[in-house]
Amino acid sequence: MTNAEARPIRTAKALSDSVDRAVAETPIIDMHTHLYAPAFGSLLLWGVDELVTYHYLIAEVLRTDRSVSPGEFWAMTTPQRADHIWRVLFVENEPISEARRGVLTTLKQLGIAPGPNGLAEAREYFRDVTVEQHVDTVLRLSNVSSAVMTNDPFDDAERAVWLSGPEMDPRFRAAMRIDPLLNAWDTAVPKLKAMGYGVSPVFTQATYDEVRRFLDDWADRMDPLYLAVSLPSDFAYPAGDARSRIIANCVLPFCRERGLPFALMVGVKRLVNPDLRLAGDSVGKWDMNVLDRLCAENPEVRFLVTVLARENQHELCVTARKFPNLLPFGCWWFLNNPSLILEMTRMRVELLGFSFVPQHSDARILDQLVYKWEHSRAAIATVLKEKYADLMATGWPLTDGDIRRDVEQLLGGNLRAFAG
Ligand code: HDL
Ligand code: ZN
Repeated sequence: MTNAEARPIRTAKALSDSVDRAVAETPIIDMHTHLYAPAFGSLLLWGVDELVTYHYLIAEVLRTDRSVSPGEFWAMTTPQRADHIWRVLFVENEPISEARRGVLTTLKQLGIAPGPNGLAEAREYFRDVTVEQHVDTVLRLSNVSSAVMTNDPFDDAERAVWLSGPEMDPRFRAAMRIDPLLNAWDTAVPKLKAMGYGVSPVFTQATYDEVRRFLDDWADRMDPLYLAVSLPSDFAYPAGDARSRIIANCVLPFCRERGLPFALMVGVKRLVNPDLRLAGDSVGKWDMNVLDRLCAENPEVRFLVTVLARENQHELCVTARKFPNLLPFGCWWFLNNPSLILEMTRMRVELLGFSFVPQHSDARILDQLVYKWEHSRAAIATVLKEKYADLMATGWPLTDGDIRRDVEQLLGGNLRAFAG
């Protein structure tokens, strides 16, 4: 620690500057995204037309201009959808929502002139940009050192890339996602059989063994940071259903023996409006007695958990106080808004100290890393300043080095330690 880092912080301005520097300069491990390394080709979405047709904006445009039906919208090409969204949500109405503001933050950071002509200007900017150049630009601007992907062995296009032995960019890490296995067993059986796993719809030991072999094969291939699943708000365990049987007989032993954390992302109400497709999912409150049981019955398994309902956030913090094998993470999806990031981060610091992962971007389009992390860093810094000021009021000698250590723990260290 240098002399400057060891010197106690004495004023509000010194505190504010120290937090801003640490939060801006600390590289981030973004532990949940839908991005892909460039080796995965068109699976990696990037550029302004993808950015403007993000499903969050589709939900907003369909409610803002009801003269265009979902069917008419889906009949458009991506550029036509982007033109429509830009006109309705940015030109004819104020781009004031978090998803709209995010697009503008990204354009600003890319040096594109803000204003009603922004879409055209951005298309000009991207004309001569390669995906490799843009990956470098976006990771630099967002100061993300590692983006964790969402990798689905059941996805035919993605599986083909993995089987081709892709040259992986070390800045992208895998997370093995098993939603089809746990949420759609009936359709997973024929897919597993087609992949060469001798499973049957009936749960015999042989089926459990083959599911386990599938998990091991794909973990060997992907080298995932964790195993993940998104679960509905009515997720119950044990429930005597296919999901519970596979979790108990395959997933938990697999995680325990391989030392892989199990990431639970719980609270989705799938397709409450199917016409909106990916934008049609909603949120529901989860009975978190289930989490108590999972953590208590599996002390050797490490659980990474994020929950979608605002009403579940306090319970998640209290449950984390009960179980050291539980690490809460992120302000997920409908919670990824400054007002809720502030609320959740304050609650987490007060109940958990710095033993949590404050955020993940959930970015679907590469460019979103820029805005999702600019906006989240600002909210996290705001809370840190408040909490450090409260600490200093006790007379505790706080230094710049302390703050750097804490921020590194929050933005990468906790995950690295938990994921082993
Ligand atoms: O299941 C998930 O990982 C969610 O994040 C969904 O992908 C959701 O559609 C989303 O993109 N949320 O931000
Ligand atoms: Zn996601």
